[in-house]
Amino acid sequence: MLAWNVAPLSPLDPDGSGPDGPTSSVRVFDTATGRLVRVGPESGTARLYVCGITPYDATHIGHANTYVSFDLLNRAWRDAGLLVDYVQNVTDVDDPLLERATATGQDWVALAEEQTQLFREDMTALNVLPPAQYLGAVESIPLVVSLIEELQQRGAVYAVPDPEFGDLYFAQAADPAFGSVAHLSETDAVATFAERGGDPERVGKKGPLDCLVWRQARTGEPSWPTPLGEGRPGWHIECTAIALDTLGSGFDVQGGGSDLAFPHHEMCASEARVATGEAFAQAYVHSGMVGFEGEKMSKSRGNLVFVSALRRAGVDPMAIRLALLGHHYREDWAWTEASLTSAQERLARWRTAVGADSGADPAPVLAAVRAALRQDLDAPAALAAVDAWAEASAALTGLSGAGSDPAAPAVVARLCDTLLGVRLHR
Ligand code: 5CA
Ligand code: ZN
Repeated sequence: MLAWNVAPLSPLDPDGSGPDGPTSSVRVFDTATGRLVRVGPESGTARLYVCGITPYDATHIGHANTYVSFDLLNRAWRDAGLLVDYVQNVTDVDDPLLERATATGQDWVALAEEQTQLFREDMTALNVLPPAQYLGAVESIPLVVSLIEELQQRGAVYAVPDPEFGDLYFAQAADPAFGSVAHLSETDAVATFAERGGDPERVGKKGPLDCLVWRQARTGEPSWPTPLGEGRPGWHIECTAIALDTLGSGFDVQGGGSDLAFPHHEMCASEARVATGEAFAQAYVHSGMVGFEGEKMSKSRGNLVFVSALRRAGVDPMAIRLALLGHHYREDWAWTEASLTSAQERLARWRTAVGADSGADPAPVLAAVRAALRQDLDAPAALAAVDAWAEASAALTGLSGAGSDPAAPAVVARLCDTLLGVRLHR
């Protein structure tokens, strides 16, 4: 399906480190190894898969935080001289979407299309670079079917012995390395699986953590005729199939919010390992959860703050972006009016500074922002460096311009746009 467009990046001056230089590498925290790891090749193309929305109740601030977090990675890689092959999915058929459509009496296809379009508009407003390939689950059904067939040939898929619906499941027992992403105990894994869309207690399954890969058609549910029977894909196999087809195994990063580490990314990794004999991703990277009014912001709790509602109320999307960047991507935090207000104030200070005739030397701020982003996408440290530059620039005005650089405002405006995605010129 179509992605969205944002203005192309204006590349910054190279930092002189060269493709193999130590400062050109980007490090992030990998959930699977529990360490900061270098991600991306030394040169060439980095491959990134970020799990996309299930299109209903989009785009809330929690979603936005996740996509802005991985946008920093995309930008840091590009700034380090790499190309980035970025793929994202849209879970445009799945239980929660269908349940919402049924509850509101809306056509599920119309709901998905309308919410995906809203997401595109929000991402454009937030200056999030688009994926090179944006793929829906429905259009990817042929890929899902071939991957399930591959897993069947390896004896890793079985039908539950249900007299009515012989749904297909992926057998966790086929993968001795299962658990290597989230490292949960069996008890925690079963409990978390049940909380996040899994069915550990379904009768006829061989193991509680076996996950659905193909759901046979039910009356009133959408389904597609395939060699596996009339039905629709399970959730995890959707991302496994799309990522393997578009990026191949061993791609650099699979990203998403921390609620996707288990079961979603665990299942994707496991299915891919069994199907290909190779690692799915090199690193699994997770952004923190955003809460509101004391709880995680979630569709089921209904405590949502929408990007589109803020935009409609006249909030500058760059202030929303700055409010998100005020938190390290791995932090769990709560959205407040106060965090938005301070982001608006910061945006105004930065705009004043880059609107001036001259400013403080931009070289240190460029180096500091680059270094902060390359070291685990430390946006708060990057914002602090821009704050310091704006303050130093303000202090210079009034001192008859001595020591002030007339080229500095444009350089800093460009670095804010290119590295942080914060557009200062309107
Ligand atoms: N379609 C699947 C992924 S394949 C899905 O999880 N969709 S979603 O719409 O529920 O979530 C989209 C992304 O937003 C996921 O990465 C999820 O981890 C993230 N997300 C959801 N709620 C929050 C929240 N409150 N804070 C931060 N990120 C969130
Ligand atoms: Zn996914």
